[in-house]
Amino acid sequence: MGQLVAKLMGIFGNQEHKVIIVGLDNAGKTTILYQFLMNEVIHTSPTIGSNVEEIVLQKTHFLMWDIGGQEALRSTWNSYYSNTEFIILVIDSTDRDRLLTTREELHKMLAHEALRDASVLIFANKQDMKNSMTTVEISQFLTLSAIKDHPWHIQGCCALTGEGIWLTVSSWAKSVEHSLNS
Ligand code: G3D
Ligand code: MG
Repeated sequence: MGQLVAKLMGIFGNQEHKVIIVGLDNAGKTTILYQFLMNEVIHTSPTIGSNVEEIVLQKTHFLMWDIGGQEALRSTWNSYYSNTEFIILVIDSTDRDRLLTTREELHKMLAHEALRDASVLIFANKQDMKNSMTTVEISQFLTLSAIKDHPWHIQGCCALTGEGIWLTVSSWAKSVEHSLNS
């Protein structure tokens, strides 16, 4: 795990970075964030808004919040978008009923000017559950192939064990590095 944290820090470590982690409540965001931060000293900032949490790890700011069901607060979220380089969208792959909400929120976010340069990583979480949707089903439902102006990647994972998370983050790191160097 230490080596994997080092890889994560390789992309996120040396400069200021902002990563936003979004998804519906119960998707697994907090569990995934804790997989990232395991064994690390975590500096937490006071909660910014009632449903936005910020964790600062070295120079990387992880801003995390639940999308959906929070209409009244959503208008203030735009102010957190500026300079975001990475969006991590977490999906509960068993939650068929609310996938439409996720789709709407995802496309709305990506249309936002402040997120113009952000790369998107989608975690199809809870793949350990029998009734989970596959990444192909989720991709089709979210119409990911329509996203032409942001680099995106979808990966199945299980946040409880960390399966699918580390490999993805390290290969994603390589592709981001590649795009930064080209
Ligand atoms: P959130 O931060 O997006 O709201 P949480 O979601 O990280 O709090 O997770 C919500 C619930 O889903 C938690 O269960 C958590 O343990 C569970 N969970 C997260 N990831 C997985 C996964 O990959 N597989 C399974 N089976 N469960 C997962 P509780 O019971 O604590 O509410
Ligand atoms: Mg949470």
